[in-house]
Amino acid sequence: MDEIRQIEELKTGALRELVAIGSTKGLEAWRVGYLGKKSQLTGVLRSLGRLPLATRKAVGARANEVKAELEAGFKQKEQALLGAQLETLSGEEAVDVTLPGRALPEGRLHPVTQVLHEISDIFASMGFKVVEGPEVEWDYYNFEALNIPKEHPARDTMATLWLDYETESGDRPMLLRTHTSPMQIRFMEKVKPPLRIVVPGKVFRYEATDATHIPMFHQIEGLAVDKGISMADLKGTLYEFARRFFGPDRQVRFRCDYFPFVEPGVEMAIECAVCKGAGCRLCGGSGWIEILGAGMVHPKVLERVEIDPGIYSGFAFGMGIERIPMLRYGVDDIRLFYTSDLRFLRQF
Ligand code: FA5
Repeated sequence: MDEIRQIEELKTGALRELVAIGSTKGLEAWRVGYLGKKSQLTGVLRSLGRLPLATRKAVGARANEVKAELEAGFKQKEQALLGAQLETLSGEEAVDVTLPGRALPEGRLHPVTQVLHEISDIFASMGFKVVEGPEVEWDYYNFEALNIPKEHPARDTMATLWLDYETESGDRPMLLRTHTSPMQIRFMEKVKPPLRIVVPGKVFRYEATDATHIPMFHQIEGLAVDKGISMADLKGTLYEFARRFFGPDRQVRFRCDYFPFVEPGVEMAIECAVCKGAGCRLCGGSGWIEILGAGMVHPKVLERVEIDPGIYSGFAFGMGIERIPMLRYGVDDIRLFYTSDLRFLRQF
């Protein structure tokens, strides 16, 4: 058969040429010539229909085989040329495409941010709306409206960082908020009950540092005001939080405490994670770590924002955030969170 002989000659010629090719450009020209749409081989395959049935099968089969052989030859040559090209490049130009990629350093959220999100989510699932407030605050919101007038001794319990801003009468009314409680006032000025909010954020105090105290830390404030809210709602909410965050086995303790903006006032403590209640350096030997102050919103606070304490009542709490991961993971010094030691931070 003439056709078959033609195909064999084509193959021999093509392979001979392929061996001699020395550049990718030459290789591309070869591909177009022997395997492209207008190549002889494609022509043979296209014209099969014109052949008598008996020869058509044999010619078609052989043409396809040769096509596959030429394609394989092309691939092999392409690899060889690429390899040779890499070898001749040197220094920065050389790109070894077979090297595995370099991993990018992975970032993550700071453990305090993680916990802040987790706590906000727990309260959000109980129906509390998450809101934020300013870190630079007026004396009015941080103290005055919270029933802490000037000269009130409670001001001394939160050593304040005052801002260098003086009014004409010589007052310095601007400060870095010492707690998240000013948002109670800001929120209730605008929104009337029923209301339920939590307020996560930074707070600042002019304080010496030790294993459980730092001058900048985070709090999350909680506030719920409605008809008929009682101390039982406050305890139930905080117990539920402790159960979900620390698990059902961790002991929780409530004791009386005093804050001018609640009546009655309490503090809540959690069994120390380091010594399991036996007493250690972290808990000062008591076996407990105080995590929050709380209480029933003082009638004077409600009156200040024009909510009638004869009709409505509410509870509020202010939780210190850093102490929470300390209690969960048994971290024995609060300062570790802010020394930027990646070996410590990467554990969370
Ligand atoms: C307050 O800040 C009140 N605003 C809490 C409150 C809110 C009471 C609503 C009643 C109603 P206190 O100063 O105790 O309270 O701080 C609350 C929590 O912040 C403490 O329980 C503690 O967990 C944390 N905390 C206080 N000072 C520091 C500090 N220097 N470093 C780290 N955490 C602190």
